[in-house]
Amino acid sequence: MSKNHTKQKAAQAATSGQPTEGPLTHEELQLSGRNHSMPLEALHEDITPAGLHYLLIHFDIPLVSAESWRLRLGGAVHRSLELSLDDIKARPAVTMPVTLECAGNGRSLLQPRPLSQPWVLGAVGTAEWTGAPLAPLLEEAGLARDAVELVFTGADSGIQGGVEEPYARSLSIEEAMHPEVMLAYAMNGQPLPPQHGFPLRLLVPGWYGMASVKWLASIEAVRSRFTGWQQSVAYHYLQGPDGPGLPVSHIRVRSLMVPPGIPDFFTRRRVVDAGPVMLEGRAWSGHGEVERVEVGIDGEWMPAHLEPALGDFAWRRWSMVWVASPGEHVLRCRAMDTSGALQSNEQVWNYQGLGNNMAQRVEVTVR
Ligand SMILES: Nc1nc2c(c(=O)[nH]1)N[C@H]1C(S)=C(S)[C@@H](COP(=O)(O)O)O[C@H]1N2
Ligand SMILES: [Mo]
Repeated sequence: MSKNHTKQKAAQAATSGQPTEGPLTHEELQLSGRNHSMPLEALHEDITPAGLHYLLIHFDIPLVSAESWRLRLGGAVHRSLELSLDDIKARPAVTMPVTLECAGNGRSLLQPRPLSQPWVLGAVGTAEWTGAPLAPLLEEAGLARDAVELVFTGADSGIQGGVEEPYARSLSIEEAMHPEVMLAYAMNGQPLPPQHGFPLRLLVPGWYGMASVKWLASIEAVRSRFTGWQQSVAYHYLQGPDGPGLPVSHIRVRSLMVPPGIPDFFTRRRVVDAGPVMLEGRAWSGHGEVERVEVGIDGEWMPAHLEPALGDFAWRRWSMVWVASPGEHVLRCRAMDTSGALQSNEQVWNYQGLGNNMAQRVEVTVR
């Protein structure tokens, strides 16, 4: 095979969305350098500091000037609105802790691995978000009787699947009217950092992160279902390349633990001293409250102690004391929510590598 052919083949293999069992690609490295995880030791904290919160940016961070920026609310409404940041800040505000997780969290652990942002387990964080609830604004604009959805469009755009589009997602009117859905302009008491959507983002608590459109530029009421790429092609549970599949919406139940002890630099394998070790972590779900967390020590599952949730849409802390004996051990954790959903011990594969909430596994050497 000629050099050119080899190159072409490599380029083909790295097409986004294809499953592979090969080594990590340059494209995945580029994406993982731009979109960072929350370090798992940040699970110690109720509220994730903004700089440690995970980050997912499909295209480039748009540079938006707060002075000239306006939010346009139009389409199938009785009264179109154009609002400045000050207009939105002048409205009644709510502040609430919300756990945000990327639907692709855990993707790189799947075998085969769908080529995309290669998350391990840290695509999650809980911030305290402040903003204006969306429902009163929609009432003010007055939705037309035949409006079926709202399309939320960001100021960023790029090419996916060969199509150039701004990042845009829709919600049904019913979903958009939920009281917790807000237009957020502050994160942990500070203006949104550029990477998290300055000056304004949509926040849809309980849903995977893709719904929470950053750098929000417009809200449009539409009379038929929105078919943009991020809505109708991306974010579907599929078994192969062809759709339609089921759209991804709410966050599946998950728990994570702070890896105990200290890591080896290169492998990040854990080394722990023998004796009592406090295992702790967080658990959350977008399908109802987490009601049980279990820790598996070498395959034997035991209930962990659960603390109250930080809020209706935020994680709960869990802990358990483990008396570590010298040798090699495998630690796992899994949660169950009030819908009865339990994290699986084995992978449940899908083509886009979404919603992989397989129970975490941490290998530990006790000395
Ligand atoms: N405009 C815009 N909004 C966006 C995205 C994006 O690329 N552009 N990424 C989405 C995805 S997939 C996720 S998981 C969350 C990530 O939010 P964060 O970076 O603030 O953690 O933003 C969502 N909103
Ligand atoms: Mo995401």
